[in-house]
Amino acid sequence: MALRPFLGDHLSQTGKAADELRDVILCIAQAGIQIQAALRKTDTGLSGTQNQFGEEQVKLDIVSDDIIQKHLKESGLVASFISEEQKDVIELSSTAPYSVVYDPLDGSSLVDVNFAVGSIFGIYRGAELIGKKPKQQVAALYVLYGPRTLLVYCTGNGVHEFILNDTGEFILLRKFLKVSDTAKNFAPGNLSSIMDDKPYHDVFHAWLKDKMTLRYSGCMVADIHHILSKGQGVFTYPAGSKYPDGKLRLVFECGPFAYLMEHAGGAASDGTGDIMDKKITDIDQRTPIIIGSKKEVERVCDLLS
Ligand code: FDP
Repeated sequence: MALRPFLGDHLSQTGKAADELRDVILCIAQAGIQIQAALRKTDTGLSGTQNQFGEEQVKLDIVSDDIIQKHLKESGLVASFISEEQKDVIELSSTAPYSVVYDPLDGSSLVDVNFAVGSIFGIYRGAELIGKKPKQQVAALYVLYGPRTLLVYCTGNGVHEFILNDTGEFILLRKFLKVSDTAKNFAPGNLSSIMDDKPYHDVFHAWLKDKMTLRYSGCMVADIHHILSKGQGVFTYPAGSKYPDGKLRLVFECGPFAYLMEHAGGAASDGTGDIMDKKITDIDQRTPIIIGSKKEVERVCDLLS
């Protein structure tokens, strides 16, 4: 049996990543390995602090953020970064080649019930982030901490899935993940809003009428991974009365996932336009999102409009 490539080799050969971009991703992968170790042993309780958006931070949010910051700083390749857990853009070096946006621990409220959680990253060239669009990312990746630790990356040449083996290396699991145009699974965020939002109610009933299957965990990384892994599905978090602009963040969540989904053949819309074309105006920018199989994304957008 042929040996499975290591992440570093794959990034150079199949991902065609420049050496410096490969090194940034390898640093992030090392941070992911440390976070999965921290998840096994760190107290899951609240830290007593809030993040920049006033949300309670669990200890693991802070631990994960510290681990990632340390790795980005040590790489010497990061000009600036924005973390979901920090208020401002952190500038490191105006001459370094890349900037990184990340959510250190998405779905952290699910840690204590032992559901899967994940870290999300987008990488841009240069020091400036405000004013850019997600389509200008040069790479996006996530690490999913579940029963197994997986890393999925794209540097513009396909979406590839790696697994952390028992000697602490990410090795290739599947290459060139593809998402089909039609969906059998649905993952509906903010479902309670269908009670006062007729179009979303109609979408939900269309899914039930088509006998589609519900797959929703409450962690966006796990729910999007479900689509990429099964090769079909749709995830929605539309705007509603509780969240007039949507709840999920363009910079750290929707932007990186839109990049990965489009490179796997799927689509990501805010209901009227492509997420990849939305300009970043603010760190805390929210957006509605409909992401997954292309035809299903189109159908949901039509019903919501
Ligand atoms: P969480 O607040 O638990 O970190 O990013 C936010 C997020 O999780 C996503 O991972 C998830 O898809 C969404 O919020 C879930 O929101 P609801 O609790 O409103 O369903």
